[in-house]
Amino acid sequence: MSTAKQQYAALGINTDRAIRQALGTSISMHCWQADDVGGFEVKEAGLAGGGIMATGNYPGRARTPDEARQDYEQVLKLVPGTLRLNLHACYAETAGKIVDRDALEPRHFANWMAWGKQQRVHLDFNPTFFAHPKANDGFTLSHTDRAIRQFWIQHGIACRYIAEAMARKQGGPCVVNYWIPDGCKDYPADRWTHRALLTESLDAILRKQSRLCVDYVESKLFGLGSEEYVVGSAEYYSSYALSRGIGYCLDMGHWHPTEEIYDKISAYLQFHKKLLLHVSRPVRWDSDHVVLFNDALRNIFLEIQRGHAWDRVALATDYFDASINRIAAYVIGLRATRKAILYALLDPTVKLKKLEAAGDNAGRLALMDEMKTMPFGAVWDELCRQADKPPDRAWMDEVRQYETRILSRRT
Ligand code: RNT
Ligand code: ZN
Repeated sequence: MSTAKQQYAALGINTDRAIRQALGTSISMHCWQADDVGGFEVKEAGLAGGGIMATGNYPGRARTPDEARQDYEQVLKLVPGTLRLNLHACYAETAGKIVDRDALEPRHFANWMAWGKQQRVHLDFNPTFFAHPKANDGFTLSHTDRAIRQFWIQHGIACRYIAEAMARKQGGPCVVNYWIPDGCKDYPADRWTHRALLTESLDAILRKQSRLCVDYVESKLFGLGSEEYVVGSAEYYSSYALSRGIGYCLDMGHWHPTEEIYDKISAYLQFHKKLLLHVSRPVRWDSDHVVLFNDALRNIFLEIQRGHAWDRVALATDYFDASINRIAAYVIGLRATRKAILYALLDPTVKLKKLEAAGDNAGRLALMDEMKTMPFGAVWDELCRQADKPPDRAWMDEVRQYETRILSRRT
């Protein structure tokens, strides 16, 4: 580590400071990898996914909230740095009773809040506008049927109320993210009405100002069953967020199949105050693969570092792979995210900008590429050591043991 430290220092980079900042940067871990986005509310059997789908049937899926929490605790042991838990409304615990989404209350999340307190993990929240009979037409907040719209508006309002309770309990704000599946498979004759209705519905949900909720709207280009038209597109939500003074959420998988989001960050942040990033790994379509330490991920954090924008972005993971050990899926993706944050914090930004200002574009290109073979692994190992978490190649055995002890019994 000491030579690694010196090598970075020679480029003007303080590894200790980078480690400290990387550990302190919050990543909101999605609750839904543990159970393939099923949720725990009591509902009718056989409901469709509503535009998203986890593929695979690897054994060990969490079947109850207690099992999920047990899994998250195992993940927390293996991932260094500050984590939050990003809950969906369909993870409500209603003691065996059917409580419809418009009637959810903070008490249905009391166990989650107690768990967060006990684990010192802050909670974020998402209304669930899918996997419900009233979402089966493919429209929710933008449905032309007023009663259906009203139901989902009520759900949104209920969720903000729950998020406020979470914020109070944890003594810090709760990020609330709105994603709706609304759209259609083929050319609609009327693209306009749904978008106008969505504006009305969102305005109704957000009418009450809240200092405890930090609201974001998440755009998408296409989804399962909404291949042609998505009401909440990038242009729509970016404009909506800007006009209403709320946040905009970019999911890495919600663009054209080869489009990446790193270049968008400096564009949006000229005008938006803040962004939420759904850290994911698209493979050909919005398939939500386990996040890896790849260029797409590193480039995002490099942009944030180079633009000094860490306090203007919130980070949350979003993927679901049901074909491999789900704990490993969490740990791989969360560690990769933390790694990419650290990698960006070790960027020789000052030096690169100097080379650029001097017109030395070849020098800039060379240094950017050579940073990839710096002794980054040693700094990462040191970060894990400081956080008292296993280094690379030392955590998978623990996951295998957990699989034998716990997951394999869940059949
Ligand atoms: C769906 C969005 C959304 C969901 C979660 C479960 O395409 O990415 O964020 O993945 O709300
Ligand atoms: Zn997302």
